[in-house]
This record gives sequence, structure tokens and C-alpha cells, in this order.
Amino acid sequence: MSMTVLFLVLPFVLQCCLTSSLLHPLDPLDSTEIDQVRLIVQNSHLGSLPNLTFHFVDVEEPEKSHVLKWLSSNKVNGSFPYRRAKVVARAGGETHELIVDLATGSIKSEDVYAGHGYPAFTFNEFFQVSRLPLKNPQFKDSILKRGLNLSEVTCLPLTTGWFGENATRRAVRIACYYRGGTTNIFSRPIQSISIISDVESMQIVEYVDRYKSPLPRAEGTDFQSSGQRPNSDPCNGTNTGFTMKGHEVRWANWIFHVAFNARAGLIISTASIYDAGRKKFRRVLYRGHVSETFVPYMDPTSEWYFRTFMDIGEFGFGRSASSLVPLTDCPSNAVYMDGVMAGADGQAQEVSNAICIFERYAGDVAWRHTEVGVPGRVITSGVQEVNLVVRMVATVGNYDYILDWEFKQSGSIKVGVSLTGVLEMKATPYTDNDQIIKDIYGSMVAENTIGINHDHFLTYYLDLDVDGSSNSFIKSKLKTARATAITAATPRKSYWTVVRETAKTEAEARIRLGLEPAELLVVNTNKKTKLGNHVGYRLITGQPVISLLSNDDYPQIRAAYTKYQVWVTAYNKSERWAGGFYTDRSRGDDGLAVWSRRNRSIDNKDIVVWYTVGFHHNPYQEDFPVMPALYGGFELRPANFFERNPLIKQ
Ligand SMILES: *[C@@H]1O[C@H](CO)[C@@H](O)[C@H](O)[C@H]1NC(C)=O
Ligand SMILES: *[C@@H]1O[C@H](CO)[C@@H](O)[C@H](O)[C@H]1NC(C)=O
Ligand SMILES: *[C@@H]1O[C@H](CO)[C@@H](O)[C@H](O)[C@H]1NC(C)=O
Ligand SMILES: *[C@@H]1O[C@H](CO)[C@@H](O)[C@H](O)[C@H]1NC(C)=O
Ligand SMILES: *[C@@H]1O[C@H](CO)[C@@H](O)[C@H](O)[C@H]1NC(C)=O
Ligand SMILES: *[C@@H]1O[C@H](CO)[C@@H](O)[C@H](O)[C@H]1NC(C)=O
Ligand SMILES: *[C@@H]1O[C@H](CO)[C@@H](O)[C@H](O)[C@H]1NC(C)=O
Ligand SMILES: [Cu+2]
Repeated sequence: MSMTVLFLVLPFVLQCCLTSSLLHPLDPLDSTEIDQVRLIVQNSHLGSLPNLTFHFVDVEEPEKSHVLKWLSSNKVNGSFPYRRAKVVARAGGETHELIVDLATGSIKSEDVYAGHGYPAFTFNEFFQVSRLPLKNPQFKDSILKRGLNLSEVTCLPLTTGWFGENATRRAVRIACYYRGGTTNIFSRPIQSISIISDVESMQIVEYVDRYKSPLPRAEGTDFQSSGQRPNSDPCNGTNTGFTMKGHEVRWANWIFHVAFNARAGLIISTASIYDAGRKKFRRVLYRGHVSETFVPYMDPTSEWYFRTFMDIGEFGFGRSASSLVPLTDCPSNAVYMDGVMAGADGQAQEVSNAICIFERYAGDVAWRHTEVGVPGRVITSGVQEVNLVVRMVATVGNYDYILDWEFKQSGSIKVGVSLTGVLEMKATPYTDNDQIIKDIYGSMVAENTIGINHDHFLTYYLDLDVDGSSNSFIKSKLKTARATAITAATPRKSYWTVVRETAKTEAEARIRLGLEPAELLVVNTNKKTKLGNHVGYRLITGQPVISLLSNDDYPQIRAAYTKYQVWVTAYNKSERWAGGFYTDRSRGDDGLAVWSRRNRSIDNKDIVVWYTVGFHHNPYQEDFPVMPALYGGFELRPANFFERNPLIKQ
């Protein structure tokens, strides 16, 4: 929900000591590689500039064709693509972009970024900036005036967004909370203080105290669980059911690659499914991950209007990754993977248990049938559903996002997110809903406490490669037809029929769901089933939620892509982040909406689908003091991809 960082629950950040041999070109950088990158950058001229900090260090992914060639050549070393890192560092008050080649230990290219927006904040910057008020005389005075104890105050940084100004410095807002009597800091906001801090000079540059609001009380805000956990689990002892080689997972009929990076968190790549009929693996998804999130709050007043967070670009889901807790976050049969990323100083940092992978026995039925029509017999047959889940949790300040990628043996990939954690709350003099006479921009969730209305938009990058890279996007519209027009010999007046439309250009593939019944498909028109249907995958969408902000509102300009739930673009390796790469204080001149405006051809091309899982969140009392998980998601489901139900063995 917000860019704040709750330092108390941040994952243990350790110096990493893992070494592993390279197995896949899309493997994330390991700790040895990250340290190698750091040394190369520090030994370059950047090392002599003041304040060198690392904001982004990630594998610079090789060309798709090279990765595919390596995969199809049985992974022989000779065809292993290059191993490079992309680095974004700040030094001397400027943003530097570098491509570092790891084999030769050299810098391949270097640029100073001169466009709008800034790279993600580092953990160190957030940590330092959150301490500033506690040393500030004006703030100390404000706390004293309120009769509060400074040692019970926690301050957290909030990104500032962009509201038409010409930004010349990296800055954050700071919000402060009172811990007195509770660990649920977000439930006790110290209202009416506005603080802006310059992150380069690490100084408070604006301070306003309007001193009026009461402090919500501590009673009833605690959310710590009783500590009781089931000491056994029905699944304990089950075989994990899958094998892992490096980052590559093989399970049932699936093979795919699992990666972790600071920005997106969990990344699924090169997912293929075994087709027992054709006796081979067939490609489904080249890459999938959360590309951006947009969380605008609906309170336009001075302390709240700027809360329009884009967590992926402003901070990062990987950097917010929680170490997963066995039996709470993942069942007992889960296998864990650590995450590695670069810290502000360029050193490798590890998040232990950042990802878990487990077989889910949901208690559901994968398929069944009872046949009573065979004389003398009742035939019942079916199988239980067993899926494989890959999960991570990003705790971005007050909110927790549980991100799941669930693989089914039927060929479906179910992608979902559960929102939980704590609301972002505002103090109010009201203690009863009947006292309210004007808009409070949210709902009363406790005495003196408003849960402010807001949205969550999680935009997924889905580079589907259905049975190959050349795909088309089809809207299968269901239209009501008059029966009598076809034949007079029917008493029926109407029926529905399917009218397939291929989106030829990017403009035709911007979709607002819910306006007309339509199924959305990615098909490979170069490949047919034996029956002559084009092979495809269907995008089964969730709730049709789009941003309700006006198009001229600044946050909406930055997150223009949230006006449609579905977009399709022509594949371009450097177009991955829906809100643009430099998201902090961005102006909407980079990102999905801008790329789509090129209106490229997407018919029988390598295409990328972007789907936004959205929530309008008008809080209810049950969301307090901590919110029960709320699920949203979508499914990628085979559509004439197989000759028949792949669950029925031939
Ligand atoms: C390929 O590279 C891996 C890791 O670098 C190494 O262990 C292996 O021996 C190499 N194989 C061949 C055939 O060169
Ligand atoms: C302020 O809080 C600290 C830490 O909880 C405590 O040690 C101290 O006694 C408190 N001071 C006052 C004046 O209440
Ligand atoms: C920002 O800079 C541009 C170009 O220098 C100028 O035209 C514009 O008025 C400035 N806007 C603000 C809000 O200062
Ligand atoms: C370097 O950091 C220090 C302390 O944060 C700051 O005072 C100084 O202005 C910074 N220098 C540059 C060039 O950003
Ligand atoms: C799982 O089972 C093993 C042995 O069967 C036992 O030692 C362990 O405590 C169990 N773990 C949990 C979390 O139930
Ligand atoms: C790929 O995308 C980048 C960023 O949008 C753009 O600058 C570049 O021209 C694109 N390349 C092609 C071949 O379209
Ligand atoms: C996109 O391109 C198509 C085909 O060239 C054209 O018909 C359509 O008007 C274009 N749409 C936009 C919004 O540019
Ligand atoms: Cu919410």
C-alpha cells in the first residue's frame, strides 16, 4: 500500500556466502557476481565521485533468441549467452547507468541518465531519513506539545509522487507514528505534521505542524498472534514432489525457472509443459512477474494527497521481501529459496527463505464424472487436484502482498495476490460515525481512526510464447444472435455465438473489461491441433477494476496504464516496467501507455500481455487492526493447446 518501510519487520539482511555454478542465462546474479560488479564499479571513475550508491543491480538479460537457442541446444556451454549486469548508481548527484560484463570484468557501456524521475530508494536512505525528525528541534517540540514521549515515536518515509513541479532533488515525505502501548504503529498516526526531507543532503527542508488532531488510542490495536501454531500438518512428510536444479523447477508436466530480484521480487521464466501426446515440452510463458503497482489514496488534503505509491519502481517488491515463516506463510512440505540482491553499498545481501515452493493438496477435484447411463453399472471416476505453488511475500510498510504462481497439471497457471497487513490510517476527532458531517475520505474503522479509501493495482508482465514466439491476441466476443434469421424452423428467438477478432495493433488491444462478454486469447496461428484449431492460451480475468482518477490528475498521468486492465505490446526486451523505469517522481513519459501509443503491429508477432489485478479498497471495520487476506488474480488456461484434457492419460 505504501512506500513506507517498517524496519521492525524487515528481513534479516546478511552478508551472503553462497556460491553456485551458472545453470541458466536468466539466473539472478549470485553474491559473488554482485560483489564482482561492485568492485568493477568502485574501481571505475565513479569510485572517485562523491556518494556512490547502488540503486539497481540486476542481470542484464540476454536476447531472447540466445536464451532459446541455449535451451534448445540442450544447454551446452558453447551456446551460453553473455553474462552481464545492469547497474544504476547515483554518484556526484547524478544517475549513472552501466552495463558490466562479468566474463571480461569490464564496463561495456555507461550513460548519465538525464530524463525525468529517479531510481528506487535504497534501504539505507530510508533508514537514515526516518531518523531525521527524532534529531530535529522543531519535531521534538511538536512531540512535547502533544505530551508524547519521543522515544516512543517511529517515523517512516513516504515517496512524494509528482504534482507538476520541476523536481531537482530526490526527496521524501516523512510520517510519524506513536508506538506507546502497541506494536501496531500504523494505528497511531501522529497527525497534522508535514515533513519533507532532501535525500541527497539528508536534511529536513520543510516542516509544518498544524497541531490539531487527537491520537487514536492503543487499546485493541494489537495484532500479534497468540504464538500457537499447529504442531503437525496433514501434509508433513509428503514428498515435495518436484526437483530443483539451480533455479529450474521440474514438477509433474511442468518445467520452469524461478528467479528473484530486488525490483520485481519473484520472476517466473521459460515455463514449458510436457505434452504426452506429442512427447515433447511445449513453450507457454517466457517471463512473468509483477511489473508495477499503483496505490493511490483518495484523500486530497495536505498530509495525504501525495500518497500515490508505485512500490515496484519506488522501492521494489524484492527489497520488501519477507523471510517466509514455515507453517504460517507456507505449509510443512514447502521448500525454500533465498533471495540475493545488492545493497546501497553494492554488497550482496541475502533474504533467507524469500521464496517457497510447495505442492498444494487443496481438497479440490481436478475433474470427475459419474456415469449412470451404462446399463447395470454406475461408473465414477476422477482425480484430486494437486498443484504446485511458488510464493513470496512483499511487506511494503503497512501492507503485505502474498504473491502466488500456481501451476496446474491441466496446463493452467493461476496467478494471484492476497492483500493483508495493516491499513494506512488517519487520526480524526470523530468517535462515532453519526458525528460525521463532511467527507472523511474513508471509513471509521476504530475510534478516532479513519481507514482512507485507496486502490491497489498490480500490473503483471506476461510474455506468453504459446508454442513459439510468434503469437496473436484474439478477442473472442460472445454476441447475441437472432435464431429466426438463420432458420424459420425453430421456436427459439436467440442464442449466442462467438465472433473472433484478432487485434492487429497495440491500439486494438487496450481493453476495458466488463463492457461486453469476451474471452481473451493468445494464439499461435502458425500451429494447429489435429482438428485444425489454432493452439492458444486463454487469459481468464478477475474483477474489472480500473483507476477512477481523472486523466489530468498527476498520479494518473504517471500511472496512465491503469485506465485499461489489459494491454498487449510488441515484445521489446527493454519494455518491462509498466510505470517506467525511473518511477520516483516520474512524469508519465515512460511506460506501458507510452509504448502502446506507437501502435505497433501485434499480429503474429512476439507479444507481451499486461494484465492489472485491481482492488478498490473502501475499508471496513474487519480490516482493523489487521486485515484478513483479500484475494485477487487471474488464470492462464490452455485453449486448444492440447488435443484433449491432458489429465486423462492416453
Ligand atoms: C559447462 O559449465 C559448467 C559450469 O561452468 C561446468 O561445470 C561443466 O563442466 C561445463 N561442461 C562442459 C561440457 O564444458
Ligand atoms: C519514554 O519511553 C521510554 C521507552 O519506552 C521509557 O524508558 C521512558 O521512561 C519514557 N519517558 C517518559 C517521560 O515517560
Ligand atoms: C518547469 O520548467 C519548465 C521549463 O523550464 C517551465 O516552462 C515551467 O514553467 C516549470 N514549471 C514549474 C512548475 O516551475
Ligand atoms: C554527499 O552526501 C552528503 C551527506 O549526505 C551531502 O551533504 C552532500 O551534499 C552529498 N554530495 C553530493 C554531491 O551529492
Ligand atoms: C514433520 O515431521 C517430522 C518427522 O516426521 C517431525 O520431526 C517434524 O517436527 C514435523 N514438523 C512439523 C512442522 O510438523
Ligand atoms: C525498445 O524499447 C525502447 C524503450 O521503449 C525503445 O527506446 C527502443 O526504440 C525499442 N526498440 C525497438 C526495436 O522498437
Ligand atoms: C493504429 O493503427 C491502425 C492500423 O494502422 C490504425 O487503423 C489505427 O487508427 C491506429 N490507432 C491509433 C490509436 O493510432
Ligand atoms: Cu488496501
